[in-house]
Amino acid sequence: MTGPKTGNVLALCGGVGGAKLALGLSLILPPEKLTVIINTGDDFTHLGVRICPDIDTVTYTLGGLSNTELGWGRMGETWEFMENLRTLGGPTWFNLGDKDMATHVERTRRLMDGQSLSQVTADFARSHGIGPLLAPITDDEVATVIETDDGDLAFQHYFVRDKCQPEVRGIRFEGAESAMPSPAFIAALRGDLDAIVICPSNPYLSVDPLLAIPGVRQALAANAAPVIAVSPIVGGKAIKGPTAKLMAELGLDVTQHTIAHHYRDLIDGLVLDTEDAEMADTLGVSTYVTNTVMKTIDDRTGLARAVLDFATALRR
Ligand code: FO1
Repeated sequence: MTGPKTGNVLALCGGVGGAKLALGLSLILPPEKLTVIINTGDDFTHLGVRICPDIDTVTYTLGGLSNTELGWGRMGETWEFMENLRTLGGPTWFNLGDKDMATHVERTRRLMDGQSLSQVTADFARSHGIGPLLAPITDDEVATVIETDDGDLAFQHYFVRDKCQPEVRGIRFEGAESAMPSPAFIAALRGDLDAIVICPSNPYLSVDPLLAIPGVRQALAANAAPVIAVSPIVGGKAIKGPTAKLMAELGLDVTQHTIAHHYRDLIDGLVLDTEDAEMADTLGVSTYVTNTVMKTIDDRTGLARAVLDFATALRR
């Protein structure tokens, strides 16, 4: 493995977009140098099992097991469980594949046995041959609630069942106020870091749950390592998912200015796509312009290298 000469890197991420950059980082860094802290605001209990979509997306992506067509779940999945559930008249709006189901059932068993989500997440990652440390933002329950014209919706009801159709009026993170950051997150911040990378995940849905935990925003901002965010916006559009629709409904312009403002007291640098190069000097923060659309493995490692190069330049 040939990688940049860097120390420890802490990556913060949500699901699909974040997982792609986390994979890029994992391919260019020695495993012991990378810690990936993953959003748990989307987690919920459904059909009696605990489902952690972003943790599983990152685990399956780094383990080479992900279903790249769906963007979630396992490759080569079968759906016997869902077909039988349908026959029995059970709820079928949330699709749980047979392979994926083993993850949720075994995670639930371990959590009920008293293991923490951190322990289960690290152990599942090891079982899939993943070297970097994967950890949740917290071992406490933090639930993203979407405030809409139709009332409050649990995140997966808004996202999957209602297909992001209800207009969003606000977002809150229930339980965040009394949550503790996960041990791996605290350890990484206390250690010697060369870079903190906010992956191109949805700032409002995937990164804010972590930032809502008391002390986290301040601890990140105060860390000696440069904090670099990779913008999830390219040319006024979100690369993936409901980011642009959500921003518009929250009264926010879908621009790099909005992203720079959102992270204003936190980041030392913002990585922008080449499509937005003309904005680079207008954002009030150091910027680095490169391709941020990760279609291939080379795109993922290329962006990871760019982010670490940017961190090195900011450290000087
Ligand atoms: N997303 C869907 O759009 N439809 C589904 O049926 C669905 C099932 C599912 C099962 C397990 C899992 O880990 C993720 C799943 N997702 C599904 C994705 C997930 O709800 C979202 O992509 C994330 O929560 C957003 O980051």
